[in-house]
Amino acid sequence: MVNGAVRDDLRNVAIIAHVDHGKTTLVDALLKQSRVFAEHEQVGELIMDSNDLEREKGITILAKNTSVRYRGVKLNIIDTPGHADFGGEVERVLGMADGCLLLVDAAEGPMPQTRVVLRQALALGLRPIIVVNKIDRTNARPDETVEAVHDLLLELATDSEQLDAPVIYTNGREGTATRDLRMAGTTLEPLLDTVLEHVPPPRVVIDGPLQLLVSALDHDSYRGRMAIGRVVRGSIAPGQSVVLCGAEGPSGLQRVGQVLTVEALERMPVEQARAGEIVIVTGMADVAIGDTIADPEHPDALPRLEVGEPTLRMQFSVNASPFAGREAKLSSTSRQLRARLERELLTNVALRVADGPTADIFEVSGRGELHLAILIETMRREGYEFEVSRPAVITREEEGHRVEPVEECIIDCGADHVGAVTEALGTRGAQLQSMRTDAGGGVRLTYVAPTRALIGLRSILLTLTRGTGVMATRLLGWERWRPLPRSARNGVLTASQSGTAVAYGLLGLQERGQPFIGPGTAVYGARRGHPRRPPPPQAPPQRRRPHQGTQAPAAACLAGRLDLRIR
Ligand SMILES: Nc1nc2c(ncn2[C@@H]2O[C@H](COP(=O)(O)OP(=O)(O)OP(=O)(O)O)[C@@H](O)[C@H]2O)c(=O)[nH]1
Ligand SMILES: [Mg+2]
Repeated sequence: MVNGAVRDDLRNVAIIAHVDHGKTTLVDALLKQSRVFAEHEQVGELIMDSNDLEREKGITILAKNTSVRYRGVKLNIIDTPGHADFGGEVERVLGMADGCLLLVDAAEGPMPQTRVVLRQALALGLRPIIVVNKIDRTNARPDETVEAVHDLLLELATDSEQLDAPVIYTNGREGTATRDLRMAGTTLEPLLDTVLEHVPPPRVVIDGPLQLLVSALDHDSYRGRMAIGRVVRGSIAPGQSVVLCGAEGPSGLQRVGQVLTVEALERMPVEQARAGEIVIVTGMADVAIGDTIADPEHPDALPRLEVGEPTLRMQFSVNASPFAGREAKLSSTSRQLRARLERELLTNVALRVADGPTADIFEVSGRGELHLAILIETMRREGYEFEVSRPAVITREEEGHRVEPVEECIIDCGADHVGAVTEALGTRGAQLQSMRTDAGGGVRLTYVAPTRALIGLRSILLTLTRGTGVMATRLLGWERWRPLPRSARNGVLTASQSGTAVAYGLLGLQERGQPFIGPGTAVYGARRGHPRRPPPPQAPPQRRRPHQGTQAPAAACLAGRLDLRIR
């Protein structure tokens, strides 16, 4: 094979979009149509959203690879998360692709994260294909959407070739695609044909010394740690001797265990994988994301991945409450917490962990509330027990001034909720940039506000809009710290003694405020809700009535303590 070969048998393509625009549904349809499942096999929906939290919340958290074969070509498809908090995942995997499917909801049009991921993809030189999805929606505006995406491309393209991006209209749920809206599609073939035509096949040096950039890690108890990445140069085979070029330079000689490639949802061992292919390599215990697996004679490291900075931090600390040790399945001392957080750092590339003020406290920084909330929930389910502080924004000094992250926040809600929403944002110091009403009576409000003002807004918005409001944010940059209006919170409600909360006691509390626990919850003297009114002067201390043998009904909490709702 000569140098600079073109791998015509291969295409590597990433699917990028704003949250919920239908990426995973489209991958489902591609897998089902390529008949990778036997007739009798029962496959559910959102096959790629395979971890428990993803299935529960209906969102993608981790980027994942799959592949389909079409007209003799293997298409490696990388599904990415659309939520801004998981942006680090997108940055991590885009380097494996040569082209991208930019999915845009025909009714919503380009949203904040559409712009963020498109900019990243174009900066890496990926060739985009515009996929206008959900054309079946009643309020779909495919023409306007295409126009808006073209405007975005004009603004963000780094070379002229990226501008002539083809447009495909799809209905991901039905699994149909068409190049022309006047003709209804019947299968996804038009989309696959466009990928073959427009995504450049990998142009690679196959007979050079090996270089493989590790973009992801996986682990299973049988194979141990697995490095996932694209072979950039040369080829890799089981048993081959390699070195690992880490942040501190090349390691000693190591031996490759197995080399696997992804076929649909299976990982298949192969005898050899050549440049251009995305592979999974076992046998290297201390490999990290960003490392280069290289030939021992030519330990040339590829540029390490760069991911955006975190904006929010929280303190994780050892549980020191009176309830410590009641629920933990795992020992959660500071040493265990540290080990768990360090393990998380291996794969969660946008996360940062630093030592806190004491040995029991860790400062954990992430991209947003959801990023940290998912980590907390994952650790909780694993059986760890720990305390977390309120999230706070990360600030830094720039030219002698304190600066903080500022975000653009787009809110979609019904016209009848606009008053309540604008009031809530106004009192938080957010600045309204624009307001647009669509034909269906929906309103889109665009705000600019410091991240600090948006903490906790998502759940308030859901309450104000009766669950219909949708909020999306995008980091704009860092600006000088400015004073915000004082929080309107009137104080906190606390339990005056330890015990179990009962419905009777909570009933009295509800008149005074919004409790966030339900009957049956064990309490100790700490905060149990937010009052609606400031406390009267010299208010008597909160006291529960004596328990009179009434059995507390199993009611749900009035508001969750940990906000994991995202829509
Ligand atoms: N009407 C309609 N709904 C669709 C279509 N494609 C996807 N959906 C729905 O849109 C919702 C979100 O779909 P997902 O595939 O999870 O979206 P996603 O882009 O993967 O979301 P994240 O990974 O969380 O960013 C689901 O309820 C789908 O059923 C479509 O073509 N038409
Ligand atoms: Mg998804």
